[in-house]
Amino acid sequence: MRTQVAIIGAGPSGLLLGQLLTRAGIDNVILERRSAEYVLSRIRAGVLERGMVDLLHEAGAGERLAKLGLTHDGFTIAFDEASHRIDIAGLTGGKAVTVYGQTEVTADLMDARKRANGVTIYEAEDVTLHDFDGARPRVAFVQDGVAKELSCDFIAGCDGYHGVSRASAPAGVLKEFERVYPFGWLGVLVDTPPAAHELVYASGERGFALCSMRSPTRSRYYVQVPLDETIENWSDDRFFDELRRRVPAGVAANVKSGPSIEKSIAPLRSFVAEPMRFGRLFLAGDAAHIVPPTGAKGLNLAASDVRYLFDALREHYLDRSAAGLDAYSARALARVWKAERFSWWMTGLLHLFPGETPFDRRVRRAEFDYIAQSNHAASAVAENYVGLPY
Ligand code: FAS
Ligand code: PHB
Repeated sequence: MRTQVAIIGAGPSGLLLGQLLTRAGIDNVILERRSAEYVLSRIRAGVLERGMVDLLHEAGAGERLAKLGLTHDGFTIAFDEASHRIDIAGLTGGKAVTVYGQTEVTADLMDARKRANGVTIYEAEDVTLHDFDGARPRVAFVQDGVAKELSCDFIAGCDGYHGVSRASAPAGVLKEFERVYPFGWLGVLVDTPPAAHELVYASGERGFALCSMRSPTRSRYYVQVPLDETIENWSDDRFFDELRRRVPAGVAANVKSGPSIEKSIAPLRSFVAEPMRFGRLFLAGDAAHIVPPTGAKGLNLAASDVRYLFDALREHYLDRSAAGLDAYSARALARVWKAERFSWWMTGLLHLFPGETPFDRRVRRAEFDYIAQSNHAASAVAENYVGLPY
């Protein structure tokens, strides 16, 4: 088999890149380890920056988003008994975010790829990457028990944190930066109306909680839990009781419990791998970086990586220029690190850290008070939350 760009991974990064390349007439094949059903079963992000929204429209996958996406021009941060609304639109000259689940993004991209007759090989096993330090990279894999090989011009490693692409980087070249947080997020998806019309990030003496949503009839809630927690310890009743104790009374009164349709615990980490390019292998999305979900940046960073990588590949094929490819890693990392900082900062502001001293807590409260009382401080939060320019 031969293609121009071999894409490893059919999550949002791989599907978005594949769709943009296909629409630009650049041949590509996606190799995905799991089934399409499994990929769609993962419940993850919920907030899209404008850059992601624009990319989905450019990829021909924005129709449902335009109909069902919820435009949000603010969100609330609550700290103990105090609450403050971050007026995103007022502080950023009218910008907003769109609430639309990653599951829907993935489904829309899968549908668009099918309509464009894009080739995605699901349940591709034992994917290995070869010769990407030369001019003729190739990808070996097993499909239905048969060993196969895909030769290509470039490999896009869009296979997430646990993928094979970053692991294939030459020894001694990769630099990794990581911070693992001493807690995780227990998330619940439930078919009840959201407790508030905008997102509420709450921090209190019992820990962090987030009230989010997927639609006017489907809510997404999170509570901070210790790293050794398991979902077996958390009945739906226990979850909703704890959630109500962590959010402002006015919000708690509107939390409608119901049978969870998904319940999972995600560990929180900050992670960056540098560089994001190794010869003709390029990393994009979670394959290269992870952020704690507090700042709603994970999926949105995958979008900016894909923007830069797609533009660079199009420039290579259509303008015969390598400038974009040569600049990709530094350009992507410049935006990645700013989102890493914001996500790390927001996580530090809102979570109860084990061993936190009374001084630490007072400083966190002072940070909240500063944001609530200073437009300058609130503007910094708002412009990072809507997404820094590409
Ligand atoms: P993904 O991990 O989504 O996709 C990678 C794909 O590659 C997968 O389908 C995988 O099966 C495949 N793959 C892996 N190894 C392979 C191999 N060897 N061969 C072939 N295929 C392979 N972000 C937010 O903004 N907000 C959130 O609330 C949020 N919650 C999250 C919760 C969890 C549990 C996780 C893990 C992430 C969360 N994220 C969140 C971040 C998440 O949304 C990612 O940023 C997003 O999925 C990134 O997309 P991809 O880069 O495509 O990686
Ligand atoms: C979500 O709805 O899943 C969500 C929203 C905002 C975040 C994290 C997760 O910061």
